[in-house]
Amino acid sequence: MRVPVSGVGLGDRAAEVLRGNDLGSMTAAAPRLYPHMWSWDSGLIAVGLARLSVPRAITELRTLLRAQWSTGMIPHIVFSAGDGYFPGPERWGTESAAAAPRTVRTSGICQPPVHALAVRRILDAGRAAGGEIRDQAEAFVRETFGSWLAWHRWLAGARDPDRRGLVEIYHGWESGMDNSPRWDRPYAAVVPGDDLPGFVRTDLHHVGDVHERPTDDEYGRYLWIVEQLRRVRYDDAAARDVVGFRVADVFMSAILAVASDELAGLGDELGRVDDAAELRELAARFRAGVASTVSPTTGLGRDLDRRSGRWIETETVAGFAPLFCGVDDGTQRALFWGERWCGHPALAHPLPPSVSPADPGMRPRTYWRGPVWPIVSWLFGWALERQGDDDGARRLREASLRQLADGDFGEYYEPFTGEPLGSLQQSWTAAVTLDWLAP
Ligand code: 9WN
Repeated sequence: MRVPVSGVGLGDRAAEVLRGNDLGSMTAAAPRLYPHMWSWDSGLIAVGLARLSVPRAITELRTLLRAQWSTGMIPHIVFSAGDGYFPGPERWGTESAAAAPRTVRTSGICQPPVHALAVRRILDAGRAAGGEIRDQAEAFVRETFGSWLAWHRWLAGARDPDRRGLVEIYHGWESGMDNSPRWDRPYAAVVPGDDLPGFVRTDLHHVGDVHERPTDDEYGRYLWIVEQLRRVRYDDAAARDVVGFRVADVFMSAILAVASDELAGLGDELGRVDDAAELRELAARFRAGVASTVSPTTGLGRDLDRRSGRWIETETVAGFAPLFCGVDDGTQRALFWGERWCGHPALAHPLPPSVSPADPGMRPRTYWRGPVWPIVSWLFGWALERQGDDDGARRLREASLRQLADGDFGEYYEPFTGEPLGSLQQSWTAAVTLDWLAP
């Protein structure tokens, strides 16, 4: 264990990590392991960059938007010139997709829409700075509002065609919580064909222990879905028919609800009355969708496997989607701080692990099957603060800063020992640290 660093030292180190991962107009999600831009990472990275340099935060999101598809979809990876990540642009083959941009290489799926949270942070930081920085931030919001609106409309249209208020995902990668036990059952039905092209993973070279990452069997399924989507050229309508994984993701839906509210607020300021009203309708629709998933037995929100029609009954942090988007009657809040979750006596810090520590299947070192992810703690802190629960937000912030005090910016943390795991210079971890440290 390293000597704890003070708040000032920690902020400097976090800024250093972001500078180290800066590729010019985009920030790599992590050196070596993730040498490209990831969509939801870039949103959270922009939240942190807004504390360092508003213009640089703006550049980050403008780069992301240059990769937006003509349908409105924002792809989950924007490839840099760097290599060493698999699956890279050749494997995705998105140049065959009519809607893909021609000048930038991207993946063909999406990730959670956290971006509006960052746009609001950029505007606030720009206004606080004043002068030319304020003008740049205001111009950025004015010029890009339509693109964010198109992104939300695409999610609400292509991914919730039946208007249930739940976003459907076609790949665990879209949830951002790749190998969460939430996806085990839906993935069990994804059987890679004999014609799945061979593959060599690169991710295993960049972590301390291969058990921190998904298995080869899981990767075969991940790549089979890429293959299915590639074969229909990532066409939205065709994809829905052929893809072997279709799940209504409760947490992504909750993010869409709160982000639509944020965007509506920006629409108000721009005088875009109709757009703001439309976004508030979306927020209400997705909140209602999230509320409709709550399990009468566990009190947690649930994903719905659209192919089998079955609810997914796992005890993961995504089950707190109702708390996150403000449709909780107090039951979830009590559960969140209670001993199956943040109040579990064996935890090193009172923070929500990706899977309940009381679940016998929880795996404390394996990726989304148990570790604590700082960005998840940040998202809950952001949501609680927005709901006026300053005390809850403060508890998450203080515990997170204690977890980060040794100066590594782990991708995820072992919940019982506090050991950082995965990449140790993870950009979004550094970014949310800067936000937590800001006055
Ligand atoms: C696949 C970049 C991304 C995060 C995801 C996280 C991990 C990628 C991977 O890294 O996913 O998208 O190769 O494992 O699960 O949430 O956006 O940090």
